[in-house]
Amino acid sequence: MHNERRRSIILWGPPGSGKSLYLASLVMWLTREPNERPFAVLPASDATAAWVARRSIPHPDGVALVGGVAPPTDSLFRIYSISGTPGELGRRSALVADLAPSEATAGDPSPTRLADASGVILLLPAATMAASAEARDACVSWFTTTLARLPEQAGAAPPAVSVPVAVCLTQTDEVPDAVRRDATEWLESFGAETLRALRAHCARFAVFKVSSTGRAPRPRGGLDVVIGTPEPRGVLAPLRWILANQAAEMAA
Ligand SMILES: Nc1nc2c(ncn2[C@@H]2O[C@H](COP(=O)(O)OP(=O)(O)OP(=O)(O)O)[C@@H](O)[C@H]2O)c(=O)[nH]1
Ligand SMILES: [Mg+2]
Repeated sequence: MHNERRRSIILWGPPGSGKSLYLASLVMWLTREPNERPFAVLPASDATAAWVARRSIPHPDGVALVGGVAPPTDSLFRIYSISGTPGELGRRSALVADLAPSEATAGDPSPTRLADASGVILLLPAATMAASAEARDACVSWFTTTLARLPEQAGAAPPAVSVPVAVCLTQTDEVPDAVRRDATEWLESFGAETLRALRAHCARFAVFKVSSTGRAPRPRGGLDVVIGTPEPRGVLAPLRWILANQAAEMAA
């Protein structure tokens, strides 16, 4: 019965955190990861599909990134789990969750949508935050404000936000030693209040390192170009983690 109730994962982050490119990577550039259950992420409407397709254009050296256009309002993506053998009804894919980008500022989207969510993905742009103290302060303040306003479970002792929160450091391809870094320590390096706010509010959280492109784009004739084929890194891990939490909750 519970399986009938598909739930939404909310994708959220401050301006320029990499929301658009993260969605493009899931839809356009995902490749099969060895030993992991494959997922497919598809736009739920023609308008959303057209928006994703316009985020990148072919370039002689690879793929040019096109930014600056917000997804259509109420745009939605669907996450399918793919299995090697046909399941019930002879299907090889099963719809497991919706993914809804939020363009809302810190504090909103509508509490009902959040209260119903099976998880929240919060993006923070690691390279942008490392390059500018002003950007870092703006992102950290966005982050702590947003965490403080997530809906709390009534009557629960702190940390009272029960929805799983996956914090993703994006643009990690810009940092040479990213693979060796611990994600949580990296987040904390932007300010101790980041971890303090997570621990104070969120009963379930995890920190991830992601790269939507796999390699840092290079400037080519006024465009940002990913040389060759983009190879996203770590973009499914936060979704897998939220879906595992969702499955555990359904089994309980
Ligand atoms: N190197 C690198 N750059 C990235 C990555 N993800 C995003 N960026 C860059 O970061 C900037 C912001 O990315 P967007 O995807 O437009 O971010 P957004 O959150 O949708 O931004 P707004 O819609 O303006 O709020 C762009 O210049 C991207 O090219 C990544 O994984 N690696
Ligand atoms: Mg965007």
